[in-house]
Amino acid sequence: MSSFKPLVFSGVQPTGNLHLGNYLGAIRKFVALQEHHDCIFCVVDMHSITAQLVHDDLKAQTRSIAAAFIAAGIDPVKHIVFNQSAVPAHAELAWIFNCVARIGWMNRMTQFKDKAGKDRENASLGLLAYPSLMAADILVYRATHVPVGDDQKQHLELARDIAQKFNNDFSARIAAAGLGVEMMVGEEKVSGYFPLTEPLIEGPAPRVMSLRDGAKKMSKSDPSDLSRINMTDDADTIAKKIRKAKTDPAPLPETLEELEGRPEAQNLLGIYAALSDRTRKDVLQEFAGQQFSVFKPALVDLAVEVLSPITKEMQRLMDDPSHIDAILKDGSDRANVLAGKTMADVREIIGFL
Ligand code: AQP
Repeated sequence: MSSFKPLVFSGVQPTGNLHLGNYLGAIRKFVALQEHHDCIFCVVDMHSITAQLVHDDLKAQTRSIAAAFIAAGIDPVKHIVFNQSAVPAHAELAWIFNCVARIGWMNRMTQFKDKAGKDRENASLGLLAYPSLMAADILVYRATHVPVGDDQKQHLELARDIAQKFNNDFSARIAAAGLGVEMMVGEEKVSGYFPLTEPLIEGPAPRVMSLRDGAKKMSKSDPSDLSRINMTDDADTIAKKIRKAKTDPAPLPETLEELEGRPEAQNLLGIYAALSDRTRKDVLQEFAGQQFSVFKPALVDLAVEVLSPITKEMQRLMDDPSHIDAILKDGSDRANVLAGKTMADVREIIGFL
């Protein structure tokens, strides 16, 4: 019996300005993974209408995420870059997964609770079913690995639950159709149609926090622009935001243990480590005993050095929308072929005529 071929999938929503959290939690990891893996990177435009239905210019936002992928270094020829709505199989599989998943599973999702707020009854059904569509995004390619920020961990666990329930509920039909693939679940070797996808979350900055509040995630929807570094910020703006970033009066300590209880200091150190591809421990050794008046300018220089070329290249790509559209079209053509094969199997397994 065959085993799953390693395949990386991940997506980013076109819901506003990309920020440093999206870059360090996701896009920078995509760029590293593409060296040794087959990868599919998706602009998840269907997800973007779950919290807010009407967007000013969804097309431009979609192109800007694709431009960010490419400007950061993703190779759209070797790998696949496309927008979700151009591959209808995502929606088709999501419907099937809506019937596999249980309402209780969705109700437990912290992202739903956060985004729906107090007025849950008024949230869209799409927002509740968001994780089901996310599972379909991944599993329609039977992807084995998903690089994401720490905030998506719970959704990835749900995708595994959905895959496992589908594999169990249809185990006899999967076997009869000869479509089972062997995989290890804990110590046990089992067979199923969908892989139990692994999240790739580790790294020095799996959850980049707001520059104004070390207890809050850096987020596109934070009303304060000072809370985040946008991928479109120029050098002066980056410098201003880091200079104004909240810190405490103590200098940087010698050990990571001594950083406990200092979330803002931890955050800035993690950002520095991630941007320089070093460990937090290594960076701390360099700056131990230094005040933030020394550390912050070093962080500004590093952030500008890493982000400026990406911002410039994004801008250049955005000046030629037809080029981006051609890349996305090529990507969706290839994605449709792969997803089409999965859907033919899934229809057979379920028994649709
Ligand atoms: N602060 C973060 N730190 C690390 N990773 C993060 N990601 C998002 N915020 C951080 C990761 O970026 C990828 C794409 O995220 P998304 O497009 O799904 O958007 P999101 O998570 O909804 O991003 P925001 O900024 O938090 O948007 P709003 O404010 O609309 O909720 C994912 O891999 C995510 O983990």
